[in-house]
Amino acid sequence: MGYSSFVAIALLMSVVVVCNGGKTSTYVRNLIEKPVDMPLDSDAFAIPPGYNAPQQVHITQGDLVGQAMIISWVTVDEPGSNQVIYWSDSSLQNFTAEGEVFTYTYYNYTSGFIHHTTITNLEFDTTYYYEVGIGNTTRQFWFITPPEVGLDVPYTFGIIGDLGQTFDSNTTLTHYQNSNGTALLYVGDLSYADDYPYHDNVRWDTWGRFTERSAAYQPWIWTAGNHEIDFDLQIGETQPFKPFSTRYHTPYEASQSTEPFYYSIKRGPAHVIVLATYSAFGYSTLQYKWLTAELPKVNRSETSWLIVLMHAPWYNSSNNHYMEGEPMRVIYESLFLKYKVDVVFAGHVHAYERSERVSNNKYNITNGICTPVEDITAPIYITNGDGGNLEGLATMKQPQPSYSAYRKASFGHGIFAIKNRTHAHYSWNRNQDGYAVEADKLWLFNRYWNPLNDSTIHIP
Ligand SMILES: *[C@@H]1O[C@H](CO)[C@@H](O)[C@H](O)[C@H]1NC(C)=O
Ligand SMILES: *[C@@H]1O[C@H](CO)[C@@H](O)[C@H](O)[C@H]1NC(C)=O
Ligand SMILES: *[C@@H]1O[C@H](CO)[C@@H](O)[C@H](O)[C@H]1NC(C)=O
Ligand SMILES: *[C@@H]1O[C@H](CO)[C@@H](O)[C@H](O)[C@H]1NC(C)=O
Ligand SMILES: *[C@@H]1O[C@H](CO)[C@@H](O)[C@H](O)[C@H]1NC(C)=O
Ligand SMILES: *[C@@H]1O[C@H](CO)[C@@H](O)[C@H](O)[C@H]1NC(C)=O
Ligand SMILES: *[C@@H]1O[C@H](CO)[C@@H](O)[C@H](O)[C@H]1NC(C)=O
Ligand SMILES: *[C@@H]1O[C@H](CO)[C@@H](O)[C@H](O)[C@H]1NC(C)=O
Ligand SMILES: *[C@@H]1O[C@H](CO)[C@@H](O)[C@H](O)[C@H]1NC(C)=O
Ligand SMILES: CC(=O)N[C@H]1CO[C@H](CO)[C@@H](O)[C@@H]1O
Ligand SMILES: [Fe+2]
Repeated sequence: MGYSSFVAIALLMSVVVVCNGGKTSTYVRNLIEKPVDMPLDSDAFAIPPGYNAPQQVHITQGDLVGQAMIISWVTVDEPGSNQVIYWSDSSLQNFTAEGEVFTYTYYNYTSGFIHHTTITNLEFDTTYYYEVGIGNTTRQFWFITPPEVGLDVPYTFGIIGDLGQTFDSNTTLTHYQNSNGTALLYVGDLSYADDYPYHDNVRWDTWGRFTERSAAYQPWIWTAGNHEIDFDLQIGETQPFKPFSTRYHTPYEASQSTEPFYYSIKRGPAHVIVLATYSAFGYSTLQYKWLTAELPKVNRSETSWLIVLMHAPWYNSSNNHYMEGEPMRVIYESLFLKYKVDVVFAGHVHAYERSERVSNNKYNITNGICTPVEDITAPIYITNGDGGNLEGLATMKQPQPSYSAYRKASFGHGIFAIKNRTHAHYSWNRNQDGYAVEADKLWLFNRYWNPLNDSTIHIP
C-alpha cells in the first residue's frame, strides 16, 4: 500500500544530486544524555483505581468546524458502556452519546476495550464537562470548544512532535501544560512502542495514560509518523498503523478524505491541513486528489490562516533522515505557494528548526537547481521533533544552510498564537528554561492578508 510506494520513491530520490546551500555559522550542538523511558510503575503511568475505570482518555476534534468532539478511552476489565454523558455550565439537562468499542491483537498482545464516542451539536466557546465509564467506575473531565470560525478570532495552538515517554517527554508535557495552548497540533511519532521487542504494545497503553493529563482536556490533532506504522513481517504484523488507527481516531470523513491519515479541520481562525508522509502521495494517489480538491475550498475570508502539518520535514538541516521529506516536497511545494500556506509544522527530526521563507520550486530532479532560495510568498517551515523520546537528539549538518533561520537540538515545544488576520506570534519553549521563556520567537505575517517580509521581525 502507501508505505511501499513511499519507500520506492525514497529509494529513487536517494540517487539525486545533493547540494548544500548557505552561509557558515558557528553552531555548537548542545550535548544531552540519551533520554530513558519512564519505568512501567512510574507515577506518570498510574492506573486509575476502581473496577473497569476508564483510562487513556483523550479527545480530538470530531467535525469540520469544532462543534463535535471524539471522546476516546480504554477499559480493561470488561467492555462496559460506550456512553458519554456531557453537559455545559448553561445546559439545564445532560446529554448522552453512544459510540463504539474496538479491540485488536498485536503479536501476543491483546488490547483493552478501546471506546470512541463522538459528541455533536456543541456550542462554540463553551466549557463542557463529560463523564465516561457509565455503569462502572465513572470519571469526569472537561474541555472548552473553540470560538466560531472567523477571520480575526485569536486562538493559540501548541505544537509537539516525537514525544515518546521518557523523563524528558514528561518535562515537555509539563511545560506545555503551563503554556496558553488550547489545542495541540501533534506532528507525529507518539509512543515509540515499536522501539521495544515485539513492539511491546503495553507502551501504547502507558503513553495513553501519560498524555491523558492534557489530551483529556483539549483536542490533540493527530498526524501519523513512522513510529505509528507498526509493520513487522517477522512477527506476522502486516497491517500498517493497526495500533495507532485503532486507538486514535480522526474526523477525516468531515473533510471528504478517504483515509484517516490525511484530513483537514477548521478551528477558530485557522484551516489546518494534515498530510500523511507514510501514505501514497504521488500524482495519481488518493491523497494527491484529496489535497488538490481541498486547497481550493480554503476560504481565507473565513479562516485567515492556513497551516499544514506533516511528519517528515521538507526544510531541515539535520544529518538524520536526510532527504526523506524530499519526494513529497517535489510534488506538493508548488501547491503550498499557490495557495499561500502560512506555516508548515513537522516533526521526525529530533531537534528544533525554523526556516526562512524559502522555496525550492525550480528543482526538477535532473536540473541540479537544488538550493532553496528566499521567497516571501512561501510558508515558514518549523520542525518540532523535539518532544523528548528515547532515541535522543539529532545532529546537525555543518555549516548551517542559509534557509535555516534558527536551529537547536534541545527538547521543547512550540506555541502558535494567532492574534488576528494579519499577525501570529510563534515561540519555542525549551525544557531547560522556565515555562514562559521563549528561546526562539517571531511575528509571522499572514501570507494572504499581510504578505510583507516578516524576516526582519526575527529576533535570534
Ligand atoms: C449530569 O450528570 C452529572 C454527572 O453524572 C451529574 O452530577 C448531574 O447531576 C447531572 N445533571 C443533570 C441536570 O441531570
Ligand atoms: C510475548 O512474547 C515475548 C517473547 O516471547 C515475551 O517476552 C512476552 O512476555 C510475551 N508477552 C505476553 C503478553 O505474552
Ligand atoms: C459494568 O458496566 C456494564 C455496562 O454498563 C454493566 O453491564 C455491568 O453490570 C457493570 N458491572 C459492574 C460490576 O458494575
Ligand atoms: C512527571 O511530571 C509530573 C508533572 O510535573 C510529575 O508530577 C511526575 O512526578 C513526573 N513523573 C516522572 C516519572 O518524572
Ligand atoms: C468565504 O467566506 C465568506 C465569509 O464567511 C463568505 O462571505 C464567502 O461567501 C465565502 N466564499 C466562498 C467562495 O464560499
Ligand atoms: C528540468 O529543468 C531543465 C532545465 O531547466 C530542463 O531542461 C528539463 O527538461 C527539466 N526536466 C523535467 C523533468 O522537467
Ligand atoms: C493585529 O495584531 C497585531 C499584533 O497583536 C497588532 O499589532 C495589530 O494592530 C492587530 N491588527 C488589528 C487590525 O487590530
Ligand atoms: C499566557 O498568557 C498570559 C496573558 O497573555 C501571559 O501573561 C502569560 O505569560 C502566558 N503564559 C505563558 C506560559 O506564556
Ligand atoms: C526581507 O528581510 C530580510 C531581513 O531584513 C532581508 O535580508 C531580505 O533581503 C528581505 N527580503 C526581501 C525580498 O525584501
Ligand atoms: C528528513 C528530511 O526531510 N530532510 C530534509 C531536510 O531538508 C533538505 C533540504 O530541503 C531536504 O532535502 C531533506 O529531505
Ligand atoms: Fe519520525
